Amino acid sequence: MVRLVLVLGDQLSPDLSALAQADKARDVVVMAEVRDEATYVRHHPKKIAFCFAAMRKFAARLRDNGWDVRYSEYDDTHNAGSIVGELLRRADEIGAAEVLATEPGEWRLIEALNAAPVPVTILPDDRFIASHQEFESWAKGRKTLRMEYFYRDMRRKTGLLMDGDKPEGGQWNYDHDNRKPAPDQVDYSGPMQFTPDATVEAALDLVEAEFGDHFGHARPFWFATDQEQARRALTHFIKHALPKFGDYQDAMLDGNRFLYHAVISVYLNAGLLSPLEVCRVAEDAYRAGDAPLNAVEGFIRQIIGWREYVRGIYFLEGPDYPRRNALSHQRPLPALYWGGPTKMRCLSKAVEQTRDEAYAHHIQRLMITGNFGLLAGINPTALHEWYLEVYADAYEWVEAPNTVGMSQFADGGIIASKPYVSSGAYIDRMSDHCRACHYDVKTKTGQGACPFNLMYWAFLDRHRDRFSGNPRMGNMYRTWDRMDAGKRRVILDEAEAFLTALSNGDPV
Ligand code: FAD
Ligand code: DLZ
Ligand code: SF4
Repeated sequence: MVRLVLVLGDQLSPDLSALAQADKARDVVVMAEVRDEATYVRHHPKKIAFCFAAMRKFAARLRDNGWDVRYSEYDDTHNAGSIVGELLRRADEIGAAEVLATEPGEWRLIEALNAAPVPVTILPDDRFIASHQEFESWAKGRKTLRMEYFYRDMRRKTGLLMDGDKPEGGQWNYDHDNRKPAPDQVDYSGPMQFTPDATVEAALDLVEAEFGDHFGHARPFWFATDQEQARRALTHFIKHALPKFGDYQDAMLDGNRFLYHAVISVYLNAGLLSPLEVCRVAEDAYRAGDAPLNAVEGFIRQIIGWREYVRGIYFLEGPDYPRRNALSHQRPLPALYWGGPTKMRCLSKAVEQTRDEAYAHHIQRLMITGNFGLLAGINPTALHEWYLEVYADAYEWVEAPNTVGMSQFADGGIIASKPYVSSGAYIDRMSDHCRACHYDVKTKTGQGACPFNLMYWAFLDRHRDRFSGNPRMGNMYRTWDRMDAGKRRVILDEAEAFLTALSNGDPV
């Protein structure tokens, strides 16, 4: 009996488990651009355009390789509008009674497939290094699930940067050599950019017509949209940026959106690159003497450490994880996240580039938009939806643990051992934003005081019961407690006034 083989928009890998298990001579591949996937959140137009263009190219590649592919374009008249609807329509059309699928990266879609009125066999997504079972057994019985220990297991498992059974160079982690402040000069011109071909142009036209009211613009568009282009983008990064990746991983510059970052998450998460191939070429660069160990170890850790770890947490914790709110934060998302005017230079630059590129690097997401959200007590579900919408690399399995867990502490500390909050001093140290800001980062209270300075202390004060006993936060509470009572009162009052203005929609 013929089976349908479902390939989703983020499953564009030739060795996908559903394809590997299927019979090319008999089974039929189903791919569909559908309203439900394109609108369950209002994705950035660049994300939808990337997804549709890459899906179309992948379908053509499968056909070239002899597969029978039934592909539905978004505006096909018979398009059922949902993945399950399209599976049922194709099952009817072909006379199939069974579906083979690779596990989707969001609970929402897993649940829809499990509830479909046609039997769906869901196979593990083996494009990751750790299976669900491996992560569960690693997590079982541990008091805390810190990434670092999981990462060491992934190093041993993959053999990446190993010297026998010891870590290369004698240490597992070289972060103390990283995290330098922003450099004066950047000798890298950024990620490789691709001129849209006819397939991409068609996807861009469609997205502009259908999703022109979403935040951001489809054009200009330069992402890679197939495996060959993604590999060229990777090679470009390895050659020109990897050597300095570690040093400036946490830096931010007003006039440079990418610094030495790889900008490959969009390709990795859609399946155009595999995590192991990426790590192997990075390791090769180290072994050939082309990139230092601190850079290569830091880069590999992001991929076989953080990326695998957050996926493990998402599936371990279950479907309610994205809605957790351990700190009971309820403030609605302010308009400045959608480009509303703000005098805070760091925020306006992070949001501006998010709108323009559907990309921001990790420290912009964590220490600018994330830090502000946490300090201001913004509802973490609203932030979760924002991050899912605005970034081209966002799928719930990776976005939710980063937002809800790492950035907002809304999981109560499963991922982060302390909240990622900072005053303006950190932003000033790691960037040059403050020089061009309306506010003064050195001013703690009164006219022109940096809002991060005010909100930082107000956050600690508000959550004293939860955090004052945290050994990693003791110093901060001691500093706060040593401050003159009158000064503390002024800070709390000014923070309150700032947050009220923010909620009222006043320009802040
Ligand atoms: P680089 O800095 O060059 O790093 C190389 C690769 O490491 C990335 O491509 C990515 O695959 C991986 N990586 C690095 N950090 C992480 C991390 N914390 N979690 C998972 N993988 C990581 N990443 C996403 O892929 N999708 C998301 O939706 C997403 N949402 C985030 C939301 C918040 C609030 C935060 C703080 C982080 C989020 N991240 C997300 C993680 C990280 O910011 C991006 O992976 C990174 O910025 C992608 O850019 P890059 O390819 O230039 O990464
Ligand atoms: C992100 C996305 C978008 C915008 N559109 C589609 C689509 O039309 N068809 C499809 O198969 N996949 C799409 N995707 C990716 C899915 O949303 C993704 O597979 C799930 O969220 C699971 O990770
Ligand atoms: Fe951001 Fe404060 Fe610096 Fe302005 S002064 S850029 S608000 S940290």
